[in-house]
Amino acid sequence: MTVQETTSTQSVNNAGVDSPEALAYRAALDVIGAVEPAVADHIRGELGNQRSQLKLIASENYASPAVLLAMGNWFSDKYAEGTPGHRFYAGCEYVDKVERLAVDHAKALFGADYAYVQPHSGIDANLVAFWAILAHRVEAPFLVDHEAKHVNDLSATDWEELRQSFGNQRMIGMALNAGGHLTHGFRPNISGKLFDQRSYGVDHTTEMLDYDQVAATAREFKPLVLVAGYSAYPRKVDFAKMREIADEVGATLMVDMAHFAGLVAGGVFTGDFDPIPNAHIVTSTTHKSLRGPRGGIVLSNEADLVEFVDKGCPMVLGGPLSNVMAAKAVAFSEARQPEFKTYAQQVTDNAAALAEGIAKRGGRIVTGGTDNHLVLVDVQPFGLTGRQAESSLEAAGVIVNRNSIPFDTNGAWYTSGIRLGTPALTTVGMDTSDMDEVADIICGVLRSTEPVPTKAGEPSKAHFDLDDGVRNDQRARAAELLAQNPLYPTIGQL
Ligand code: DSN
Repeated sequence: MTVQETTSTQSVNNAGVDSPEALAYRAALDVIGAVEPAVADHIRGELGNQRSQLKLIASENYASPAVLLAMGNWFSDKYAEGTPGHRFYAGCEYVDKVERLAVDHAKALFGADYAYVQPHSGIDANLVAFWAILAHRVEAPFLVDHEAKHVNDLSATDWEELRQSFGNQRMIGMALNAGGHLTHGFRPNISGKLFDQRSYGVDHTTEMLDYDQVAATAREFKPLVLVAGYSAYPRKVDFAKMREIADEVGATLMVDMAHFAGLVAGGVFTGDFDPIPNAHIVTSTTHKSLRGPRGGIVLSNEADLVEFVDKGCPMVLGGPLSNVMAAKAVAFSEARQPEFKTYAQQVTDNAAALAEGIAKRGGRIVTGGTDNHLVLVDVQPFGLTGRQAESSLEAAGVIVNRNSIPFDTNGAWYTSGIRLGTPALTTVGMDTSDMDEVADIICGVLRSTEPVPTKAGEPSKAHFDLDDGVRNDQRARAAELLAQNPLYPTIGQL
């Protein structure tokens, strides 16, 4: 056992032994362990790992015991294709209740007229939205033109014409190395095979989103869909401006707010920066800054789009996961509490403190700072690739992911950057002074990491050497921070 594990173990050992969640998890692991002990062991192992590492993955968080427990029950056994009150299966009384509850919480939380809580993930939510837009803007007018009510009423020739026209539609989205996401029309993802896509990016000097380029690309390319949103852009986006551009060219504005949904829910992003009143349709995951279960959601205020969103299952989704919808209802209810606003503000304050702490220790922060929950660090000043930095930090108990930076010359596998996010560490209670300590740990590791050549003497973008003493010192400091801010303290040892 490492120093870090010992310390964080001790910190949770004395707490919460008889809390309801401690009793619930101990009983659950007994039940699971009686059937397959290895699974119970791996569940304990995962908790141990998460308690012994500084988690800075920008897309992860720690859901509450109530959210986690809502997923582990017999709702999992029920099929419920369709929508509440309109299912393809009998016996959905309580699934209907729990889905309606999640929908009502989501609508109130985000101030949206409509919410669809069935998507299993972010990619699913985006697929539902893409198909809703295609159905609304391509399929529905085609059916009217051909005096058909349903696609099954079309002749084989007409159906073939409609089918081809789905594939002829255009989309623009943020370039991957500017912080965009694969599901926004890139070739390795189904969205890139479905749509003819062009990207917009960031300014070479400021590394900020270039709205003039968005407008110019939109005017020239005339997309059906303008996608806004990101997974690695550290600044807020002016969605009112994006909507102006979309309206000018007749595009549907879709915002993927998966990364920053918690900041929207918590009131950090308002007005022009709130996607809900500005976009035609908004998608999200529910597990990142929003701190719910792993899953997706679609929101909209457009009455003529939502009837197609409701057809997401079985259009692109398998049967809804009722247990996860139950957990979404719990998480949305939590996010409606005043404490969540404090949490969301602290997430952004912590990100700003982390960026400042790294910058003052010699790191280069992409865009020079952050407005949201994430910090993108160019690790080239440390003489490293993103891959080397990620691995070296992991050895010291700091979990981050390597990430391309704008105009990256190291490709998407090795990269020149690391992406850091503060939602998880904020959940365990860390504040801006802790972020300065985290910045010192990170820079201490990166300064002491040396690239080393391969065995054949070739330069390597992956191999590195980290001094053992530095690694152990930084691990001990990370462990101390975790001991002061333990994860799931009321669950105790399992
Ligand atoms: N995996 C999520 C992220 O890290 O941003 C979304 O792709």
